Amino acid sequence: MKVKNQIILALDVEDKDEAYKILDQTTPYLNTIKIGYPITLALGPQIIQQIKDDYNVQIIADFKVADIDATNEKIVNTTLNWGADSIIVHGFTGDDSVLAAKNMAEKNNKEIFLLTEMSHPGADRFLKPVAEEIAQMGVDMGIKNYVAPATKTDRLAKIREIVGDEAFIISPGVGVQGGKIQDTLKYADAAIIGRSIYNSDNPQQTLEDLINMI
Ligand code: BMP
Repeated sequence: MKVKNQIILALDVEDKDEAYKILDQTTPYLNTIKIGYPITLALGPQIIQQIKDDYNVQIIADFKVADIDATNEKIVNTTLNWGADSIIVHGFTGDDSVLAAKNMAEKNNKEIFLLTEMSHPGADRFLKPVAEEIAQMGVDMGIKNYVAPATKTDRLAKIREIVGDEAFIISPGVGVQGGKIQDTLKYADAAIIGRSIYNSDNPQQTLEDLINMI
């Protein structure tokens, strides 16, 4: 996946007009949009293909898939059939669940991102202790794409060390959650940014400023 300007917009808005206003201002600079439950549950999964058609962008579906293998397979297949280019899958469920997601994505000629560790403070309790093992599991399974936190650059660096330089890491937590774009991009290939851009009075200017900081 090639991410223009190393920034992925997390489009966590629930109103179509607002979403399109933000996309109008940001897609001249971006080619990758992360959509998740907020916009999909508010507007329906058709929004994935609509955004792709209207803005010629690639879509990462952030559904943090975390079920048994048989169910993961269905969630991944259906999401990719709605037009998503890739889908984010939790790693803590273990190798059978992740493998089912990976195999189904490959069957669709698409990709999964493996979520290793999360950016919020609460993740330190249950996810941090197993994050390095999750990353190693991904490597052992031949997974190429990972999600790791921008708010904890020591952890991001550790995950980069495990997955290697060839892996593709996208990293949420820049801006409102406290992560800094320059620090994040020392270890990640792209930063995922939501509220700092879409809640800004001038999303286009904010995005330009972020790009200038890279
Ligand atoms: P924001 O820049 O507004 O904090 O948004 C970050 C985005 O990344 C949100 O869509 C959030 O759900 C997602 N995310 C995250 O913040 N931390 C993670 O560890 C994993 C995520 O997917």
